[in-house]
Amino acid sequence: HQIESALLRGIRENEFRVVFQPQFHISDGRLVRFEALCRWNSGELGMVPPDRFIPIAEQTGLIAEIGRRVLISALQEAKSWLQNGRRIGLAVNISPMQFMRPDFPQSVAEALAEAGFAPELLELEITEGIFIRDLNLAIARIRELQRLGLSIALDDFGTGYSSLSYLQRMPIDAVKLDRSFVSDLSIDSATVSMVQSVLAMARALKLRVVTEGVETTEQLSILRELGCDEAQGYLLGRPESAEMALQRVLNSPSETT
Ligand code: G
Ligand code: G
Ligand code: MN
Ligand code: NA
Repeated sequence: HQIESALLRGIRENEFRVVFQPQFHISDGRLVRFEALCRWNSGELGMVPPDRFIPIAEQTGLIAEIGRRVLISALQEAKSWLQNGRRIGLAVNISPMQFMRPDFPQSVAEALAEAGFAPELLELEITEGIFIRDLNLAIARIRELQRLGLSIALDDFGTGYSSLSYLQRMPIDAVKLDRSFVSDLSIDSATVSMVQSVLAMARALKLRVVTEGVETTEQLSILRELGCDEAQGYLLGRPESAEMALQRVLNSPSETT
């Protein structure tokens, strides 16, 4: 595999970077957290989007090392937000293989301690992929991580297999409604009632709902009316460098407590 050898070189040469996309409280517009997104400028292949290299990194097992570095460097940046007196959270994508490795909770605990970052401000975004092989093991793993104080969000929600009964068994804290729902969202579309029922389901299970891919003010106002909790998307902020993320943090109001 051409990408596999380029990935090996990428790890050796430290070619992976992290950018940060903001997520906001819909009701008051407050900055809640940033999602860390991996970027790879390969010496061999140039810029390779995550959609192309993450699946291969997952298949080859290289995702464990790449993911570990993403987590560590994202936490290092996020630490500076806290040091500036802002309680801004961090969300990090975790691939199924990475999540289910026996040493994963330990490596998260170490990364948190090393960065001196508040565990309750860390959210791990997982996908349904983790439930497919061994549901009970995945559930135990989620609980083990939650005991560290962090929260778990189910990413790409609505695109997979999650039935209500299935979802009920997952001890997650939040769902991230897939952007395919949001892109179809306009006042007269049938998607409004679909999103409405997804929100009702999430509320019944006491899950926070994050919507991604918000690109228009119309979509945002519909989501606000439907009572969705948090939003992310190009309308509100694109993925940005650590420096720009810190600027955004400094421009956000500081805690008065
Ligand atoms: O950043 P972008 O929107 O291009 O991301 C495309 C996909 O790649 C998204 O589904 C995102 O979750 C995934 N992705 C981005 N960064 C990471 C990462 O560090 N780890 C994992 N596992 N997935 C990532
Ligand atoms: O699946 P995940 O939530 O991790 O995906 C994050 C990806 O979504 C990132 O690659 C990011 O670049 C992309 N993204 C973020 N906001 C928007 C948006 O408003 N529109 C579109 N089309 N993609 C977005
Ligand atoms: Mn994500
Ligand atoms: Na997603």
